[in-house]
Amino acid sequence: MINVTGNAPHTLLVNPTMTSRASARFPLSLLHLAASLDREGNSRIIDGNLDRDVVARTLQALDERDYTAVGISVMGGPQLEPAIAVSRAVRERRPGLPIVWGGYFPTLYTETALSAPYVDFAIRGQGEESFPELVAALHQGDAARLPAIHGLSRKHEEGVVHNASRPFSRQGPVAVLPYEKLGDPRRYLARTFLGRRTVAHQASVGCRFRCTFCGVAAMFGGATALPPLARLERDLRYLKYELGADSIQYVDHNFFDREQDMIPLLEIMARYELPWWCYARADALLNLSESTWKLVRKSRLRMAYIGAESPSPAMLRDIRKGTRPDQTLAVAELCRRHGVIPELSFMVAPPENTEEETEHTFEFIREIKRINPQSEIIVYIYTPLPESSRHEKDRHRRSTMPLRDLQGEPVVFPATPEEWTQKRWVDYACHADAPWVSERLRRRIDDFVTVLRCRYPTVQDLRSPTWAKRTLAAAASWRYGLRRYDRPWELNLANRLVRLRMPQVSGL
Ligand code: B12
Ligand code: SF4
Repeated sequence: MINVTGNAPHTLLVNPTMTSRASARFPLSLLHLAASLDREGNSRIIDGNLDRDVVARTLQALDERDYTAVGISVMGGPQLEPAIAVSRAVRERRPGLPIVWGGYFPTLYTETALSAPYVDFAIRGQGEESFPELVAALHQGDAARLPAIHGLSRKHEEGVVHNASRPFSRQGPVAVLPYEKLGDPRRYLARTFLGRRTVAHQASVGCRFRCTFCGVAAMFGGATALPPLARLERDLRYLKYELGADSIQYVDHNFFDREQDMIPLLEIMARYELPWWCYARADALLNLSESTWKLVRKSRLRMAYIGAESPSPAMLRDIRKGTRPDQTLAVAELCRRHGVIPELSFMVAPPENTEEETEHTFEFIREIKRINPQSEIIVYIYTPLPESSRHEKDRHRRSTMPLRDLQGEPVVFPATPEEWTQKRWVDYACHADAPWVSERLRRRIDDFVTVLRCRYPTVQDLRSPTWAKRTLAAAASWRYGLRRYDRPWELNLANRLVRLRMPQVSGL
């Protein structure tokens, strides 16, 4: 290893394009990494969601100065293809420049990521400490330090070496994130149903639960840390008064933790009165006392995304969700009383009892709509993570039933990043299809979702005019009423004209 960049290390951070420009939110992963890297060096961020030609932008940056390493954030699904393209282009332009992948994809599929010739290192889990340590070692050309870097996986003559994992870090950013590195940060404020200038923010990190299907459990292994009060206050002050945000989408993995710890945080949020959205659990909301709900209302929580997952107690036990179907129904009612919209997500078409479970879920969704018609419903196909991606704390757990495709053959997960870019695997990562789902069932699910979202258009859709939503709702009502979901050709046609928004694809 040679020291390539003079005194202080320079790192290029890239967020490959994964969504439309209008749906782009702060690339929080890279902002957190930049905050750490800039303590001992410098970093530059290229956000492919805004800079649409991410490959050209990255190469241009490499021509402008020397870098110690390029760090690329990679989430499974649509982000892989541009991640591969930008990594290949960097390798070709600067063959000796180390390329580091971090984020959910290399954490869950470390060996797969490192099988690629254009990935030199993978950082598993939180990157704020591991990445600056790696960059410092690379900068000083000190290969002997590599084995001591926790959370790092690297290539070796004998194959991939996984260093010890890094213990969960509770240390959040010590100052306001360096938003100015993105150019004008106001470009990331978006008009949503929450407000005219909604900002994405992460206050707490991790989740204390370990649901088997969830990437968050695989990443954090059941650890969580709430923000210190002063930090929350500092960040809200900046976001509201300096940036001009009027509402917040908290991307915290699971916002509501223990009630007594939430109260002081909610008190601060109640002072700022910024309408907000978050991920939450049914049991946590049901356990809040009336006085805490008062605070929740005062802080202006508008919508809570709750993983209901399934109406089947057996499946909920199987995936270790820790909530029950009656709690899902109860939370729909509770949210109605408090003026909060529950956004309930379901995983249909599990590998066992695929069709029955799906039909059962449709009926359960109807029951929720009866209790609280304002509930928003997200329907995903259940796509469990491969066992190899379990968090090390969960590796001892007994194996689940092997997954089989429609022909009864075992499901073999991709072994290279390229394979993960095939449509069927992108769909798998996006919970849109699975190898055990027949074409007939997939169409049935699509048709149900079409009828449901026409019958009950989402409040998150600001684009479609009210008259169009009303017309679609009226057109869908007989189908919904008579459960005639199949082949809703007239709704599909109308939808193509109106293009209703799909929150499960674009986020808020
Ligand atoms: C915002 C978000 C999005 C946004 C991204 C918008 C943007 N940035 O412009 C949008 C809406 C586009 C999106 C889409 C998807 N998302 Co998303 N998304 C999130 C969310 C809510 C927040 C991500 C975030 O900013 N976190 C805050 C930062 C600080 O944390 P971080 O990203 O994890 O980064 C840390 C580490 O991962 C690591 N790291 C990250 N990058 C790098 C890079 C390097 C070089 C290094 C060293 C380290 C490193 O260090 C960082 C600091 O510790 C997460 C859930 C969550 N709370 O994290 C889900 C999440 C990441 N998404 C997920 C998924 C699956 C998707 C989809 C692929 C599928 C889907 N249906 O949701 C889609 C794709 C949709 C499509 N385009 O078709 C999953 C990933 C799990 C998995 N199994 O892989 C998550 C965890 C949600 C979940 N609970 O299932 N998403
Ligand atoms: S509670 Fe939610 S975020 Fe936490 S592990 Fe379960 S599904 Fe994932």
